[in-house]
Amino acid sequence: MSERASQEQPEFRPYHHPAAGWGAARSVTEFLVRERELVDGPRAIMRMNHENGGFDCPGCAWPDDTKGLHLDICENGIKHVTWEMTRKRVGAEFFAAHTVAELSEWSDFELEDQGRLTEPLRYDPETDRYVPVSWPEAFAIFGRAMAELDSPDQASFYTSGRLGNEATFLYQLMARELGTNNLPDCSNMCHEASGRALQAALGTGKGTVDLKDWEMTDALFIMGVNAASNAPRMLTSLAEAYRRGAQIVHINPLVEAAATRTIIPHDFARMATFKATRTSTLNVQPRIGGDMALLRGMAKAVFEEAEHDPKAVDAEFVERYTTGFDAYRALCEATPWAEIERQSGVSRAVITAAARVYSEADRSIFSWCLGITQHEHGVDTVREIVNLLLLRGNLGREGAGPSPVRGHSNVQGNRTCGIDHRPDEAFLDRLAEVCGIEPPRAHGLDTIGTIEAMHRGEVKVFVGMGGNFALAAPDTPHTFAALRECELTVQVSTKLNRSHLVHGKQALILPCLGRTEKDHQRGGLQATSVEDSMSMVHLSRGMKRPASPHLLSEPAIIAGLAAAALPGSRTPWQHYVEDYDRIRDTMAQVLDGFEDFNRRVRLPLGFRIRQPARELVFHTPSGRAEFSTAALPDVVPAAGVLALGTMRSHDQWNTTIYSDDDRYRGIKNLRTLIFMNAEDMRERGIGEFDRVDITSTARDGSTRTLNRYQAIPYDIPRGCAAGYMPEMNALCAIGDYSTQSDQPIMKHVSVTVEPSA
Ligand SMILES: Nc1nc2c(c(=O)[nH]1)N[C@H]1C(S)=C(S)[C@@H](COP(=O)(O)OP(=O)(O)OC[C@H]3O[C@@H](n4cnc5c(=O)[nH]c(N)nc54)[C@H](O)[C@@H]3O)O[C@H]1N2
Ligand SMILES: Nc1nc2c(c(=O)[nH]1)N[C@H]1C(S)=C(S)[C@@H](COP(=O)(O)OP(=O)(O)OC[C@H]3O[C@@H](n4cnc5c(=O)[nH]c(N)nc54)[C@H](O)[C@@H]3O)O[C@H]1N2
Ligand SMILES: [Mo]
Repeated sequence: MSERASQEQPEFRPYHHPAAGWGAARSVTEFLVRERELVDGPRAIMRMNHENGGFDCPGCAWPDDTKGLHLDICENGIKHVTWEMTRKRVGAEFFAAHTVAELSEWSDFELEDQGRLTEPLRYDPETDRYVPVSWPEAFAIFGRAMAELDSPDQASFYTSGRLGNEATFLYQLMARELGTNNLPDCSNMCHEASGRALQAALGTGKGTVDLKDWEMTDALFIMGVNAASNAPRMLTSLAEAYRRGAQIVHINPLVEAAATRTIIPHDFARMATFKATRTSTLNVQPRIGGDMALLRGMAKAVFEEAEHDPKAVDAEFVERYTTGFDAYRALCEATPWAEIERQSGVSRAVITAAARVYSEADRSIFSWCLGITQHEHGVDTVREIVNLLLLRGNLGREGAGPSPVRGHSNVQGNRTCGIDHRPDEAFLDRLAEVCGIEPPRAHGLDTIGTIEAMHRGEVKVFVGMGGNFALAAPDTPHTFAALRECELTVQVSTKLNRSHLVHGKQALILPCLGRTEKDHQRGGLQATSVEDSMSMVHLSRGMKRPASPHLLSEPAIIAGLAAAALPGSRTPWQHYVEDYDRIRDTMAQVLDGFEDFNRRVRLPLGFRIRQPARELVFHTPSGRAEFSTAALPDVVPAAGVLALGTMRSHDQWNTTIYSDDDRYRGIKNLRTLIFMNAEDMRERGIGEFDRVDITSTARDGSTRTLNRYQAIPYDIPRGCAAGYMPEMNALCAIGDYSTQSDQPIMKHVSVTVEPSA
């Protein structure tokens, strides 16, 4: 991968303005001008997240405002749709002019900046170029490659979480009818830990709260999320909570922009008067990986308080709905404060202060994202969050409960609709019955499993339904080599990216409609449904003319692939594509909570999928909410070692980089950086902007190095460091995934940093 060399001098000036507000407005305008989108952009944006009729923002999974707010948008959502709606096109002439070897030298920014893909392409090894191919021939290439496999398990079907529910359902149906559960997805890299922990503790893989609960809660605990950049519409909820007097505790090694002040994204009156609202009442900075100890400390403090105030623990709730309480209390009592302080990196006084906020609040919500999940002990940490919630009966009532913040706009819907390499038996039974197929029962491969199987020659066909697998996955050179082992790689995409250049012996690029675009099928204009972070399902309808007349919708591409690879299939693939209502009718029969899908999804705000845990019904082995009692992990880095967390800048969407700036962290023109504690820098003789070499050491002892990064002194605990994904995936060893969730450990990479020679 080549880096985009920024022409301008890097700058670092700590940011003192509120989040969102005019800085965001200016950034959007610059972006619209650059993308030449001043005409259609704003018009389309006004229709985004609109009840009745608009399209769902393809950005993050934060729910839409339920009170009919007509401009529920944010800076990054606007950039994200504009990026899709760009007028730039990358067609056959472009590919005729550039070999793949040549394009491989381009930066990721330059690749995507060529614009929207316009027609299907096939890799021609003779000329090392992508050349046009007809849709039927493209499907036939896939069909032939599948026919040559010894087993369907030699194929793997990746999804990135933007795929709509209907396409998702068809995609997993195709994989299972072919005979494999190899359905890796981006969840394997983000919220697998949350799903597994919530499933084990509460019998549901999802959060239980909705936006109304956010509006009613007394205390919000926001853990390991950079909301101002990655879920900016959360700022609205934080500001509103602050104004009505709720407590807001941010728990993050970095004090991110959302943890100070904001001008809420759509509040133009406040923008005009520069009136910011505070969005925090307490900031707690644990060390990287220290959250579990911190939560344990909070629980310990609650128990201590219960000694003189019996109401500190909700004994009635615990007695009626939970199991494992006594063991958990004993564990908290047995864990010494000294260990809690050392492992969390937070003093007892601060932990007790956070615990006091918690025990004084009648209703509390805990919300979290990747800072909690991408760790070895991600599952245990999420369970510790649930333990703490259960102590005070913060579940199954208004204003209280767990609220994970999902990533991609439909990543939660993907799981609901069957993307799961470990499907449960009941789901497979219904799929078999309704769809008349024999789904395989053995568990399939996830993201890491797929990469390893490619290396062993056991996975030979890879389909990427959206996303940018080559760059998103850990251990970049290892992942590249794995993809190059494949017989066929198929990428269904909107824009050119690295995953098209790192390909199998045969390769296809299949361009699809984006979410903003009109989807015409025989049965008329189609809409697809998506599910947000809070289990609301609603329709999304594209409004723009497609970027090219040769694009197909994702359901149509899947149907084409399926029909080619399953010649005797009795699944009515083309019939489904003609009218997505037909797909929804089948989904209604297979999926829990989707009864009467076609009618309910057309209600003004869509519908909410039933959440049993919310009703205090627990599909766990005990039929109760289960406390856990995991030992605290040792997260304190050895002498000289730093715990490095990889994360996003403000100006990127996962592997898509919009610019080299990170406004809220005060950075301009620099991505090849590492944020460090000033003391840790001094100790190593490193000054601001100095060039450094960063070496990670994997569990198996292997090392990986990134050279000539630049050090930035930052307000981060000692022993901790941070920098940007996807570049830093080169430091993440393929074998370093969590034994609890199989998630790559992207937030705790053990590194040493030294001045470059
Ligand atoms: N604009 C924009 N929006 C996005 C995305 C994007 O790339 N751009 N990506 C989407 C996707 S797919 C996802 S999954 C989400 C990701 O949303 P985030 O989880 O916010 O993603 P990251 O940028 O990885 O930031 C992780 C945060 O966790 C903190 N952190 C790191 N280590 C620890 C730790 O040990 N403990 C705690 N408490 N905090 C820690 C970091 O300081 C940082 O604030 O955002 C989604 N939304
Ligand atoms: N080190 C490190 N690595 C990480 C993470 C981290 O925090 N640290 N985070 C992980 C997480 S949480 C995630 S979710 C993954 C992200 O992994 P992915 O979801 O695989 O990656 P994206 O960058 O979101 O994918 C961008 C590409 O999607 C395609 N695309 C955009 N819109 C559409 C569409 O409507 N349809 C189709 N078919 N394609 C479309 C475009 O071609 C674009 O190039 O990265 C993971 N990798
Ligand atoms: Mo994600």
